[in-house]
Amino acid sequence: MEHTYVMVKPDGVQRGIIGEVISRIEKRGLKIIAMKMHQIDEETAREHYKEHSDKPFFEPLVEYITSSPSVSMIVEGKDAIKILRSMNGATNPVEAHPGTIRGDFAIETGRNIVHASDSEETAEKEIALHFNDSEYTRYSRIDEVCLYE
Ligand code: IDP
Ligand code: MG
Repeated sequence: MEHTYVMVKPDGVQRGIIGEVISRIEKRGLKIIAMKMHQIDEETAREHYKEHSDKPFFEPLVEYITSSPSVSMIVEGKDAIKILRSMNGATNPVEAHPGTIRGDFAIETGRNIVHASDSEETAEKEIALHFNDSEYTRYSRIDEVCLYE
């Protein structure tokens, strides 16, 4: 099964949207196998967003993501990476469709509530960056027999 890294960013935590994000993931049928609240430190933030290090929004982005606690998750399921990206919606919430997390709860790109890995390679890197091996679980969910053919 595929794994992806998902984060409720500081604005999502501050605005009380953690439960909404978790609830959508659970109801979709995806399985949360690790979850924690933690304040991302500067070094980790720079590593997480290093592909954007030459962009004008990089420094404000590091400041935003380290500004208060985030909630990090590892989510498991068939096609979990693509599904989480589509549940989050477009990076710019103005472009994000209603029904997506960003399309329902956000206004600006720089405060877009959630993160999800964009590829298998990124997911592997982001999971290793934010979690130790001992922090995740393996279990079956009872509804898996109904979710998968
Ligand atoms: P993604 O989060 O949908 O993968 P990326 O293009 O990888 O989008 O950008 C990473 C994050 O950087 C975005 O989620 C957003 O928080 C921030 N960001 C991207 N572009 C801008 C911008 O033009 N202004 C402010 N923040 C931005
Ligand atoms: Mg990205």
